[in-house]
Amino acid sequence: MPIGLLKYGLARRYPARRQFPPERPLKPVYDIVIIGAGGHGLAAAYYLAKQWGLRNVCVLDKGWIAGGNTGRNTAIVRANYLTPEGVRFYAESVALFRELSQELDFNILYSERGHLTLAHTDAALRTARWRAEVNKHLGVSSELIGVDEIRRLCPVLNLSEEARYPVLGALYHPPGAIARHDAIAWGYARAAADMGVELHQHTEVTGIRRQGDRVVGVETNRGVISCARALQAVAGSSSRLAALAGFRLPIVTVPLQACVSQPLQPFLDPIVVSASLHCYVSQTPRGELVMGGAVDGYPLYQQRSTLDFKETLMSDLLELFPFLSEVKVLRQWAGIADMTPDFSPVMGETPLANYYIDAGWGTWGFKATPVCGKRMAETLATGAVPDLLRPFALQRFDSFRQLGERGAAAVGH
Ligand code: FAD
Ligand code: PYC
Repeated sequence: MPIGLLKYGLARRYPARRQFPPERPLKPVYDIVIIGAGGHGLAAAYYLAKQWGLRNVCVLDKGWIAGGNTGRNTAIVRANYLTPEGVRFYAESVALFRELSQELDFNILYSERGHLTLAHTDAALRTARWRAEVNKHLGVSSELIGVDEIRRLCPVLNLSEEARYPVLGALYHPPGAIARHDAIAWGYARAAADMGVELHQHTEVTGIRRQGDRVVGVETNRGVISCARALQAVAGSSSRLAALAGFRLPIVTVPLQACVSQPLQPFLDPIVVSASLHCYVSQTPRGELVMGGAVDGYPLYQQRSTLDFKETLMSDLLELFPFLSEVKVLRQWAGIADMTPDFSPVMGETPLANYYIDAGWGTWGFKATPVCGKRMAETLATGAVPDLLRPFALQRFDSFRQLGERGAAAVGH
């Protein structure tokens, strides 16, 4: 339990904390400018201050803290990826997530539920077996299970052989979890601000100032800021920022939608994903069903919702849970997902010497927030990319060393 909460509960005089210190004026110079106050940018700022003692740092956001994909995702955390590079990376994130409430003294409502990826075809079973073997080899708990075991874990699931797409088996990943997504951003923001990091909301980066192959500052709607190093962590706006910096990314940008139901009595323990039916669902501690599917089928920079998404998603989900047909959907929303050709992120160096990138997070970047923040902070502080991040270099697209994670990217794409 977070210590602050305990103290607050037990000591009558313990003061309620402000969420964030008051905003300070924007300075003309910082050591490090971080563009984007989503979970990733804020986590990088936190670890820069905490682990590397670098506090002359600002985080700029054109909107507000966690107003991007950090506050729009479906909060699934897992490490059951397909490539060894991916599994190692996400496993470190799961380990950090487990300690994060204590680390930040902020309850992120981390809840380990187990994660079931259903297989309805022989091809899906093969991929599940492959993932299980890679996971086990690297010490991550995952196994291929049959229908009886699925029934034990999730008795409400339609496992009838008469179903339109009968379930043949599943990849079961016991550490699969959900968390309160915006709390993670708030927790990192508060802890970073307490150490002197400046957070500037409503501050849009409109240009990147260069001298040769070095960045010397950023232009914003509030003036120019000089800096020694910069990091872009802007998720769905990555290609736009890269264009301002003068390079291109192999990214296609598409909307990803999700929705949430009215609260129901707890009935669904594990997170259930069906790649073949393009849908997934989990139940929050408040009883709501959080539901989503595949990305929209065309490039677009918009956070709008569509009826088509809801209709398709509901017809797929009702195959798995027919008894939910009368449940009401309360809210629907979208985020902007930057999809890479290999369904893996891009982290590390760019063609500019002191300008770093944290991008390509498509539909999978929430679970990477702690590890990416920690390792990008290390990169910025030392100027050397840690071994864990090297496989995710932007340069891999020039040397044809892609990291194919499509088979583990949650829903069909
Ligand atoms: P963001 O939180 O988007 O932050 C980027 C920030 O940059 C924004 O606040 C934006 O305002 C700011 N910005 C942009 N341009 C500028 C500029 N020019 N100047 C200043 N600021 C700028 N991942 C999972 O692991 N599990 C899931 O279950 C999951 N579900 C998802 C469901 C949906 C519907 C969506 C949309 C995504 C989902 N994801 C999931 C992906 C995940 O949400 C993202 O990969 C992750 O949140 C990215 O975090 P971030 O901090 O990089 O980006
Ligand atoms: O990465 O697990 C995931 C996920 C689920 C839904 C969207 N992304």
